[in-house]
Amino acid sequence: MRNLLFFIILSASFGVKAEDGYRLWLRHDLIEDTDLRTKYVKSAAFVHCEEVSLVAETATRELRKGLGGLLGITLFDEPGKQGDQGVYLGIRGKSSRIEDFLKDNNVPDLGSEGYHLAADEGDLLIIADDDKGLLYGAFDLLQMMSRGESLATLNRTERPAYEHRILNHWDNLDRTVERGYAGFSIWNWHQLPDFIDQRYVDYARANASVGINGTVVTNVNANSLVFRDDYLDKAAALADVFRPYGIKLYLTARFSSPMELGGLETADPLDPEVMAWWKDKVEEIYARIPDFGGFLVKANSEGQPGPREYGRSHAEGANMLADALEPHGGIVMWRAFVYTDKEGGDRFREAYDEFRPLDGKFRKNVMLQIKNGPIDFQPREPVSPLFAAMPRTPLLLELQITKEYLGQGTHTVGLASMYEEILTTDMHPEQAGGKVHELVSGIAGVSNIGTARNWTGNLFGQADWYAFGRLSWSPETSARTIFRDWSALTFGTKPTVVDRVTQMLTISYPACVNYMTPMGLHHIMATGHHYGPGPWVNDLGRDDWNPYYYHWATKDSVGFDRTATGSGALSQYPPAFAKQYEDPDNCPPEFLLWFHRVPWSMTLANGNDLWREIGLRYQRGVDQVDEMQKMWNSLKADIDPERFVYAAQHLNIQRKEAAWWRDACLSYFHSVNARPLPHEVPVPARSLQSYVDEFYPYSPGIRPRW
Ligand code: BDP
Repeated sequence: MRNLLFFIILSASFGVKAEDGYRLWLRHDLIEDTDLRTKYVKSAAFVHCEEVSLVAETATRELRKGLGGLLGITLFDEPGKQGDQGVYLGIRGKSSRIEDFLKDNNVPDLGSEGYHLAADEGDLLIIADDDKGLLYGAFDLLQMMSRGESLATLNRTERPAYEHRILNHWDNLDRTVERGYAGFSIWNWHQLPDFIDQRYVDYARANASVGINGTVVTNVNANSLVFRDDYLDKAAALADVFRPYGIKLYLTARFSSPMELGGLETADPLDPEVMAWWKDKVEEIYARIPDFGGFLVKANSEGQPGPREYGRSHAEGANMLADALEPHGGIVMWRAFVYTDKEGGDRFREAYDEFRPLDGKFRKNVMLQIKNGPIDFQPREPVSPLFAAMPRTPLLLELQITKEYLGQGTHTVGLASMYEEILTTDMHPEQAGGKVHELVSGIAGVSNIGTARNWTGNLFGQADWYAFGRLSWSPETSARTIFRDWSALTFGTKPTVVDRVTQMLTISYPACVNYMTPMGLHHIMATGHHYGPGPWVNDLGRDDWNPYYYHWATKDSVGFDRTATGSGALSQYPPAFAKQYEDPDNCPPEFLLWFHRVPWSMTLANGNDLWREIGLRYQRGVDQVDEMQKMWNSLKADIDPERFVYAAQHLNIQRKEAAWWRDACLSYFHSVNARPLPHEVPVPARSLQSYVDEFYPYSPGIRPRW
């Protein structure tokens, strides 16, 4: 509070420039280094584009605006008083300047959306095979300049790894956001289509700048109202805003819509009337949105309707929608996050058991969208066995950007590290091409943005949105590169700032895993909202809703046996991959309790027994947050006061909550095993009962109940 007051007074008296985070990584402020600026102006004195299209126009406008800010000049179309060398954007075969260059230089096929950047005879060239490539090239060039990189020998080809790079909003039509921690939904459905918020444009721009080319604007727990005429007009207005930025709009499809909206008696996918209803609906959509992307569907999961109600398979359900979309070029993204209403099994196994037999049974325009882990976006999860089990089905990897299980709106957790681990996991260690990023054909990310002025609420949440985009374009980019680039674009290029922010983000992910769920503990969050610890919870309606089910701690042992002696889930992986997890003595410690039920007294490779190791890891997590705070505080003089104080306050909350997690979890497990805490760990501040009794019904992001 004192800090805040101080900041308000400071900005009032010295006129400090407002840095409220709205501009994200696209700040484009004047480059302070005059030598560098002069160098840039020499090859970027104007912007000339010979391509005429909506998207090419966006590319040109963005470049002019961005370069204008970075270089402090007004950029026109032709050489002029600022210089004779400029930026040329052009499509191969259609631009004389580009053809000039191609006479002596070989540029490989760029495909749709790819681009080549080159420095040539003092000019800068953005070459593409379609206008979308020009747009991505323009943003890349702007970012290179914002980071102060040398352009003298620029000669680089970029092509997206995937055609599908899609943000998923879990936004409801009433503007609440399921698992949203950054305010309300940015989509103001009530005022659409007449009121177009500038935020929609800025949103599209931010996505395009990192390569995202699709967005599902509605929640997977879907509302059929979105298919009513007036809502389709609203959706079309959004699609019109996104189009110039190369972004396609998608909607979630509630499987029972033909009944709810169409008045039919069934939603059976094999019923001719149902098929006809969807066919007509899809035609209505394409009449308004000619480049509509398609549907995302959550069916027969957590109470959502689906084909199973009619004795039909997921493939039959998905194919029916796919047939309606196919003539228009649309796709169905069918989610594999399915677990049955039946109790008794291991939830880890369910998606695989349901979908594996369906491999090869889906239409060509169906993609199976699989969450990174078999359970549910846990802080650290082994990858889903399905990625290696569906060779005849195009797959989408679903990542979560919003941090439902990772500290939600207040904790800083650089998710790029988690994404990197997932994408590079090699599921076929004995052959080539088995990394998760090689097994999928696209990436979807559950968005973390809302009406918060800085979009993501937590300032560092911006880095997660940015990371998702970068990785969806180029999944082999290292987390470190992403952190560095984001930091430079967000806080400027001063090396100490870039280094420390990078370091902070690098330790933030292991920190979170340590203070929440070390050694493979999982799903031990509080009920419903998942905010805070709740490993003791064991009174919910079905077994697998209870945290207790996932660790089953007794006086002697802890963990979930998923080997052949337990649920057998481990056998769902390719044998060469499963091998690393099979033997508790050799299983990587971070996944031990995911696969094994072991005694607290088990001796680990480092000589500690399991209980001691768990205690030390909880403590290490808290210590790592201390380190993060120190690093951030050391940057006080280098960061504008508004963002500095903003992030510092969240780090304070994170520090408190890290200790809360440690104390509550260790108290609970100690109450079960009666083993003394390691002496390095402080005695928990309060009684276990006081942690158990905590009640916070209004924590944000909870699923609304109508
Ligand atoms: C879980 C969330 C729930 C989502 C569900 C999903 O708790 O709100 O609806 O995932 O992905 O993580 O469908």
